[in-house]
Formats: sequence, C-alpha cells, structure tokens
Amino acid sequence: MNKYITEVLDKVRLDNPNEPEFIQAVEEVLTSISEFVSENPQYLENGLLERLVEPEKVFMFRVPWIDRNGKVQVHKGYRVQFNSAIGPYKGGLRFHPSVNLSILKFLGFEQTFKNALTGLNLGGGKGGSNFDPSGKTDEEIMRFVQSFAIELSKHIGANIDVPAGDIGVGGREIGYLFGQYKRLRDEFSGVLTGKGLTHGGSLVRTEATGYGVVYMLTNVLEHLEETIVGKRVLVSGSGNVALFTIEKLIELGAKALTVSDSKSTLYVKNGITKELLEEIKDLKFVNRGRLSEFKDKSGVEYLESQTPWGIKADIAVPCATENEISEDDAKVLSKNNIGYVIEGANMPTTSEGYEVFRRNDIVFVPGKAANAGGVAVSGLEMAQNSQRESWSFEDVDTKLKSIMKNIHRQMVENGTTEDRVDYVKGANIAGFRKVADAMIAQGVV
Ligand code: NDP
Ligand code: 2IT
Repeated sequence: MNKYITEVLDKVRLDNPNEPEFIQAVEEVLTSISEFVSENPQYLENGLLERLVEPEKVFMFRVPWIDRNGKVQVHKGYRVQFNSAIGPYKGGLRFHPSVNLSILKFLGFEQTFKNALTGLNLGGGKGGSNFDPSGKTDEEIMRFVQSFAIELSKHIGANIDVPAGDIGVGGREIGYLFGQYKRLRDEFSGVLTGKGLTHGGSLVRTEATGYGVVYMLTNVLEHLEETIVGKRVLVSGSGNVALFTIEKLIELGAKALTVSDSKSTLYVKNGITKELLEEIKDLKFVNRGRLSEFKDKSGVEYLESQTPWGIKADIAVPCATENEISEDDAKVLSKNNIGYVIEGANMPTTSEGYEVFRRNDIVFVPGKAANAGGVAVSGLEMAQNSQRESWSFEDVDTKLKSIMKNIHRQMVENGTTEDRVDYVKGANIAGFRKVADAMIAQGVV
C-alpha cells in the first residue's frame, strides 16, 4: 500500500479511537484508491487526504422536548458538514437510537463521494439524533422535530446545507422541519429535500433511492449481457429504500423473495406480488406497524429473529442498515452461489463480509453508487425549487435513469482491469478525483 495512505490511515485511527464505523469507511475508500494516489503526486503535495478525512464542521446540540406524559426528555442532536468543495453540504438526517458521531461521520464521508458521483453540485453532510421515533405519537414527533429544528436552523440554508431524510426520517418529519424553519427564518426556500408535493417537493423523490438501486442493477446486468427478468432477489429492510426497490423489481419482471425488519424476515417463495407489496406499504408507511403482524398470512413464511441471507437466490440487495451482512452471512450467500450484491443501504456489508465476496468473485456494487438515486433526485428537487418549477414524473424519472447510467459508466471507466469491473475501486476513484481536484483548485482551505 502507498506510504502516504498508510500514514493517513494510522492518523485517522489514532485521532478517532471511538469511531469504528468512521474508521471502517475511511479504510475502505483509501485502500481502494491507493494505486491512483501513487500515480498522482499532487494529492500528497497538497495534503489532500488529511484534509479530506476531517469534517469541515461538526455541530452537536441538546434537544429537549416534553413527551405525552408531561415528562421532559433530552436527546442529542447533530449535523456533520463534511465537505463543501463541490457544492452546499447535502445529506440526510437519521433518527435512531444507535445514532452517534461515528455513524454520522461515516455517513457524511460516504455522502461526499456519492454526491460527487451524481454529477450534480452537491457537497457532503449528514445529521440526526439518537431519538427513537418508534411508538411515538404524531404530536410527540412534532414537538421533538420542532425542538431539533430550532438549533439545526442556525446551520442550514438553501445555499449552505440542505438536509433530507434517512432512517426514521420521512415526509412527515421533513414537513414539520420545513414548517418550523420557515417560521424561524421567515423564508420559503429549498432548504430541505424530500418535502411533500404540497410545499415544494419533487415527484419521484419518495421512490428515487429504491428505483435507482434497480436501475443500477439493470446497468450491471446489461454490462454482463444478462437480464433482470426472472432473477430471484433477497431484499432486507422494509422502509423507504427496501419497498421501492421491490416495487421496481416487480415492475421489471424480477422476483423479490424477502422483506425484513430488525426482528424478523418475511419469505415469499414465488416472489412478493404487487398486491402484497401494497399491503406491506400500508402496514409500514400508513399504520407504522411491524412485520410480525403478517406472521400468519397465507403464502408468507415468517422467519422469527432471522435475516434474509440464508435463503438461496441470484442477487442480494441489503436495504436496512450498516454492517448488516457479517462475514458468516457472506460465506452463506457465497456458498449458495449468490451472483451479485447491490448495496441499497449505506455500508451494509462488513469489511470481512466484503473480503469474502471479493475472494469469490461476486459482483459487488457499493452503496455510494447503488443508492445515489435518492440524493440525485434531492439535487433535482433543489434545481426545481430554485427555478420555481415542478417537473413531471416522467421527466424526473428519465433524469434519474440517466444519472444512474452515468454513475455506472464512471465506475466502469475507473474500475476495469482485464475485462473485470471492480465497482468499489471505480466508485471511489471517480468520486475522489472530482472532490479532490476541486479542493486543490480552491487552495488550502
Ligand atoms: P427507513 O427508516 O425507511 O427503514 C429502515 C429499515 O431498516 C426498517 O425496515 C428498519 O427496521 C431496518 N433497520 C434499521 N435499523 C436497523 C438495525 N439496526 N438492524 C436491523 N434493521 C434495521 O430507512 P431508509 O429505507 O430510508 O434507509 C435504509 C438504508 O438506506 C439506510 O442505510 C440509509 O442510510 C440508506 N439510504 C437511504 C436513502 C433515502 O433516500 N431514504 C438514500 C440512500 C441510502 P426496524 O423498523 O425494525 O428498525
Ligand atoms: O444516504 C443518502 O443518500 C440519503 N439519505 C439521502 C440524502 C439526500 O440528501 O437526499
């Protein structure tokens, strides 16, 4: 490995001792661009890597609110503004009890390269809270979000930092954030994306991440002269990314065999039907229920405390959360001859799991490329807001397809050796060079 990379990695480990997810994400990117950095001495000469691994700014704040029993609750709020070399900070907000600085720094770091891959002018950021939205009433969610927005509003703006959703944050939360921001700042602007269609949202944003994942999958299959029709796909998660991935898989003739949550997996041998998907969407998005409610549904096998990774299929699309595919899961998937792993979630595969896939020559597309459709349509929402326009579903969907195709092309160009595409290397080099070259052009800042 390149000596400069080794030194920067040692420093990252030393400086961030309690941040395993952040270190994991940095290791993954830097090791895969090692050769490229050796061939391009300007990055060492400009101290590029040590600047790139340090977020530009991190805000941490107290979020006090009063629950339905009149009891004062306090949560931690964060916004990590990672990199603004190519545009305003851009990235989601996550509400989940596991949220901490390590998780948000890894997500902000990944977001920086993902956003560069979209070809839009978007910097990288991420934020959120260790607040757990599950089981809360609408009023509790609103009170929490309004308190969170009071502090967050000081740091964001349409040309500064534009948050969106992520785990635990969807249209409802973005709506409350938008309302409170408008009230605090007297400004109706494109300061958040993933907004409802009634107040400046974009068509296709809700579906964008999942649809984009499947558009990426079709690009990968076409490159290998394969078809998606009839392919059996394991999908994990049952949130925004998972369910719209399944919707597009069904539409294009593939069979989605599973959905899951943190407690269980639903397995449908012949593939989830459109009708069942609508029922699951209702359960998750309208009633905010658990998959266990479908335990006794006919045609559905309920796998208590299990993930989808033990089931035989052609393709795995993890869409739940980071490190959900362990080394053992990867071994089982490989033994069962999985051909492709397309990451819908951010860093769902552990480093050890990735090594197993690499050794077994399994086609592996990293989240920063495969799930970039969400932030890409967020970028298109910002463009529509600036122009005071709303584009049609077809227009936005066509642009999304072309962005995903362009990301695939960049990975092929930067990651092909001897007829084989290393999608991890391709994505990291393509994203890195765009951000790094912009940083060099702007001097030491
Ligand atoms: P949602 O909140 O809509 O859904 C999350 C899903 O993942 C739920 O089914 C949830 O199950 C499951 N999950 C969450 N945490 C865990 C955990 N610790 N262990 C097991 N299962 C878990 O989130 P999204 O669909 O928006 O996000 C899913 C992934 O996609 C995340 O990695 C996110 O960063 C990434 N992503 C999201 C984008 C977006 O536009 N929304 C864009 C790009 C990436 P349960 O209810 O049991 O917790
Ligand atoms: O991880 C991600 O790319 C997102 N959660 C979406 C970010 C965005 O700004 O739309």
